[in-house]
Amino acid sequence: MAVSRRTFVTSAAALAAAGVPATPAPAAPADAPSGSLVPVSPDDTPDELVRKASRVRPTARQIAWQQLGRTAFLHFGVNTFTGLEWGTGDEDPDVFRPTGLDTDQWARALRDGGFGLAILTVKHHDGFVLYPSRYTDHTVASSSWRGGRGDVLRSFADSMRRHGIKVGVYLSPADENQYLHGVYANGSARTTRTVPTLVDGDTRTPDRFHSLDATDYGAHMLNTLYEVLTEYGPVDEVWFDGAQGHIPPDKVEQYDWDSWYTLVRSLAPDAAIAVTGPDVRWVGNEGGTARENEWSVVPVKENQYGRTDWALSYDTPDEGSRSALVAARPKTDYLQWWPAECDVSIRDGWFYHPDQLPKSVDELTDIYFGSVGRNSVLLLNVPPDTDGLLHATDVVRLREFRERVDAELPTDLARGARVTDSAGTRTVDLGTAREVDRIRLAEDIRHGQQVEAFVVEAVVDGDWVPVASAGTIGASRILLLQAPVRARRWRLRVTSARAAVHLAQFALYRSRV
Ligand code: FUL
Repeated sequence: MAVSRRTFVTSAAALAAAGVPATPAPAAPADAPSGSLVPVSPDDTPDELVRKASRVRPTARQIAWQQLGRTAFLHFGVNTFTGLEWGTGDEDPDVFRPTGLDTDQWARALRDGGFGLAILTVKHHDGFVLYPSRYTDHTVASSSWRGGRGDVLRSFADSMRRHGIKVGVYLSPADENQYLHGVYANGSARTTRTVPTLVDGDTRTPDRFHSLDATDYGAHMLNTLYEVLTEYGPVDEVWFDGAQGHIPPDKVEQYDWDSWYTLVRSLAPDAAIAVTGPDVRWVGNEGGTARENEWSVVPVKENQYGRTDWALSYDTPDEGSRSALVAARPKTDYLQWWPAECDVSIRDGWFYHPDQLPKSVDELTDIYFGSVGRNSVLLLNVPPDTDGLLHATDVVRLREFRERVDAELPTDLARGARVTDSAGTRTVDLGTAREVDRIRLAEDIRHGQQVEAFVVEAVVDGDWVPVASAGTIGASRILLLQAPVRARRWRLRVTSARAAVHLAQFALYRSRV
């Protein structure tokens, strides 16, 4: 995202002085940043909660992640060949035979679709691993595909990097195959393990061994993570979901989140840990749509072994407003920078099924505006087929989707325009009247997320008239006007903010659709 360097700073006090009907400001100054996690006490007053929320800041890796906009998911594995969505763990690895695998084709399609990062299901719930692991036979090495010498993760990572796309890995904590081998949910004690655990004939000579607490299965995950994060180049997102496998109800595997996170931080310090992780939050649905007002600062509680969890529920309609902060207070340990990721599949299933069709360009565009347009990152799944290719229809759809987004948001008419900032308001003079029907806003999130309500106005027939209004802005807010408005002078008025607002973008567009 191109962001202007201009900074628009206003304080709640300045808003009040300018007669802007801002929500009353917290009593004390709220401009001292406090990092990505601020502890909450049950005695905090509503004003203290708001002040604390205003002081939460993203980490550098979260800022980099939030700038990605569009990211891609690739669900690929034994399910692609068995037709299942959740595998069983006892599949014959030889079902995995993508005879025409071409990860460069994936990368070209994703690059042409405007994606900056792609996440591969290195291991889904069935436990089948897409690279030859030392720690399980349920992998590509047990397939006759490429004589057992195939490595999808290697091809994927190399192709993505060649095409300028960052690499992400999905490792499901659930593992049906390890359950069948008596490792997953075997009731073993959490004891200190050494990672990597060298195996017979191991030729690795690690610089460092990691001592981490884990169950038998937790150690298996650690060794898998170690292979993935040390042998395949830099990784920018590690995606964990929270599912348990399809195992008897009296069995449970308590995931060793703290140890897994520690290892990821040590081996891949730039990687955002999503969705069961501290850096990125699941938006709460699999339809690809964020809340109308999506906050990156949300109340969280710490769950078992350091797992970041929602203080409210994962799908509550309001995750971060002032009233949500108050409602969550009894259950809140921290206010945390935990931005939303919207995952959705281009087809009905996550894995490829020949009888399903990809979403239309209109549907994908709605998803784009409902996610990237609402302070979230889009994670769009495009499943490779049994040949190991993205289906030709999906490839065309991705390109058309990118062309449509480009046509929705073509040249920023405000680029180079005269800009004036005063308390709570940025005014843009385009020099001549222009038609506008799309508006894009962004806060400079290095200063947190502060805007709670704003209105965009334009001078029409000599008067300022409102053309759009909404609540949050955050890293990205896109407004669609029902009909184009023709005006020379435009302004953004912040009507409620938690602390000083630093604006990074106020862009005006006339769509070409
Ligand atoms: C869920 C999984 O159960 C689905 O199979 C899929 O991988 C989705 C992205 O996450 O938790």
